[in-house]
Amino acid sequence: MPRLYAILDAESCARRGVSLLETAKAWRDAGVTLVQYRDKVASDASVLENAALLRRVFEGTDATLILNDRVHLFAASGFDGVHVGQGDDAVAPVRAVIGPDAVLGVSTHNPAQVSIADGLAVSYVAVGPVFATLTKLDAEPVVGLDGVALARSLTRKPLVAIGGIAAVNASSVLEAGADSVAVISGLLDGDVAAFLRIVQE
Ligand code: 3NM
Repeated sequence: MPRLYAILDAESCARRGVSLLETAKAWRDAGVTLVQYRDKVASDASVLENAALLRRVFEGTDATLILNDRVHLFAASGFDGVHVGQGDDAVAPVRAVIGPDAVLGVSTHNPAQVSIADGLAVSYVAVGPVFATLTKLDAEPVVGLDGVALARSLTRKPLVAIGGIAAVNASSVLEAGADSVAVISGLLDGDVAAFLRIVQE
């Protein structure tokens, strides 16, 4: 699993006045190979429109494209997988909809949830927020690096850490046991190529 899991969050782009597609192109050019498109507010039609454009941006690369929620749009999106939260559709029905080969990730926020996710048909387990974040207003309490280490001890599935991760703390998160760091603000506000170099060291 790539060490950098870049989350292209429509709201975060809009807040900064940057274009979703231009951001995607910059990430592609920098060598990002795992991207989640997250849009909590747009209509299904516009999510599908953006999904098609994003597919085109990453065409010819070996990037994996993951759709946040919107499981019902998975087939039409042409993406490689979906990511669901604890509050979204339960995992088993999602797996049934997307099929056995699609990537499926689930968010967890405490050890009990990690243990449950470990027994489910998910491709990876996300844990967070590791650090405080302003991006997700209804975020759960921070789990810290200890929470990442504990999650690591509870699952052998690929572990994705999320929440408040930036170039300055990404290495510590990987050292705590995460396979990958999922990042929104840290990429929009920082240098993507530098971030990639840090996590690939
Ligand atoms: N999920 P940033 S934290 C989308 O804890 C999301 O599951 C979280 O944004 C979780 O990298 C989060 O800007 C926000 O902190 C991540």
